[in-house]
Amino acid sequence: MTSSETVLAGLAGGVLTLRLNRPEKLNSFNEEMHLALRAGFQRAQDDPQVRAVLLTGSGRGFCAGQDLGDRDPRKGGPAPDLGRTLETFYNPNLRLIRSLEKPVVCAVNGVAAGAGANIAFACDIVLAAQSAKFIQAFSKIGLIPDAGGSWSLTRILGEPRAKALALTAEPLSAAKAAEWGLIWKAVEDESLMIQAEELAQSLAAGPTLGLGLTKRLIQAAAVNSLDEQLDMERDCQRAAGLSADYAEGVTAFLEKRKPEFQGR
Ligand code: LHQ
Repeated sequence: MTSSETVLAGLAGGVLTLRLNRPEKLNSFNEEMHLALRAGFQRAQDDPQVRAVLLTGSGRGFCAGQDLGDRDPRKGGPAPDLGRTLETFYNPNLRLIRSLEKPVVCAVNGVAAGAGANIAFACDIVLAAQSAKFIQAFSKIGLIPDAGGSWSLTRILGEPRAKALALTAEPLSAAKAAEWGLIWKAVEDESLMIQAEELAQSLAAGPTLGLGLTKRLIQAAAVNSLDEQLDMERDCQRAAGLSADYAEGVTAFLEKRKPEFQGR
């Protein structure tokens, strides 16, 4: 368990579920929630019992980005340094999600706005409830897409759609997000958590080392040349081939039974 109620953490069957838990504020981020989420992802990195992460939200929203009440300009005083906020709170979590060599499933249970949407897009497999919406809310309050959004939207969608979403802040339905390849699937609201948990459980029972290397490779492909990528595949396949799970996978195949992967 993390020490904060703002992110509920629970480990079962190798899946560490992290549930953003400020439902009355649509799970918008305050400092405590940032730190609790970081503790959760750090635990996922450090604890070999964790073999997949499932990120979701409590209540009717997934995450509405930054808690705007935290920095109420009506209270006066100097303007906040939002660059510092990003460096101190958002960016470490984004880096942890991307560098974690274990699958991160995100179940977007409701509206995902601002940094909340972009944290979802940083996860490895995103399922969203049909009723969920993704909103690049930043331009409504004079900000720029952060939490990796300017990077992920542009890479995934290309400039025309990334710019239109970011400049207009028009809500994007879960179905459209799936059609555009921003997320994996939009599913019936009632079955979201069932499907997300099944997926996370099956990934947690998988060959964790190989899955982690696969994540590393796919993320590196965006910046690598084909030659660099082929070299990296060679090195990663060498490492995967030395794993106990590779031996188990082949043995199970030859013995016509289900493999029992240990995650190493
Ligand atoms: C909220 C919030 C919220 C506080 C709903 N804060 N209370 C920013 C600055 C600093 C550093 C760097 O990074 C960032 C990154 C960002 O994320 S900027 C973008 C911040 N997020 C937004 O601008 C989204 C603001 N929220 C909304 O536009 C709407 O709430 C959405 C479209 C998400 C949902 O609309 P509704 O379904 O109509 O719900 P609601 O607006 O009625 O919200 C429910 C409650 O949640 C309400 O409180 P209340 O006491 O009236 O029931 C809202 O005030 C509260 N809430 N988002 N970000």
